Amino acid sequence: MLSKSIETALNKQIRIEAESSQVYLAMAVWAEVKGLEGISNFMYDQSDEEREHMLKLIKFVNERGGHAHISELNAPEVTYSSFQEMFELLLKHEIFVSESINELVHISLQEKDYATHNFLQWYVAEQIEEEAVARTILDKVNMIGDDKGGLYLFDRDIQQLTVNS
Ligand code: OFO
Repeated sequence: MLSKSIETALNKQIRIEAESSQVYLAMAVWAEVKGLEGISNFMYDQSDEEREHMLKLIKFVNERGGHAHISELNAPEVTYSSFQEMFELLLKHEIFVSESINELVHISLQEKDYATHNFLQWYVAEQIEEEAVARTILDKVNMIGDDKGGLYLFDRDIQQLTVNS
C-alpha cells in the first residue's frame, strides 16, 4: 500500500510525464511544418515514449492501492527560434525530469518504501539514456549551426543516430 506522500509524489510525476509527451508532440508538429520529417518522426516517437512512462506510473500507483490522478496539463511552447533552440529545450527538459525522478527516489528511501524505490530504478536508467541521446543530438546540431545542407543530412540520419535508444 502506498503512503499518501508517495502517492502524491508519484502523481506529480505522472503529470510531468504527460507534460513531457506534450512538449515533444509540439516539437514534432513544429518540425513537420518546417518540412523536416526525420526530426519530426523522432519527436513523435519521443512523445509516445513519454506517454508510456506515464502509463507505467499510472499502473503502478493503481496496483499498489493508490489512485492515479489525471490532471490538467500546462501547455508547452509550440514555436522555437531555431532547431538548435528546440534541441536545447529537449536536453533541458530531460535534465528537469531526471531531477524530478531523483527527488522521487529520495522520498521513497526516506519513507522506506523499497517497492517504489525498486520500481523507480527503471526510470533512473531511462533518464541516463535519454539525457545521453539529447546531448549527442545537441552536439551535432551545434556543429551544423546554420548550415541548411547539414540540417538536411541530419534530418535524414537522426533515426540511425538514436536507433539504440
Ligand atoms: Fe524523458 O522523461 Fe520520461 O521518464
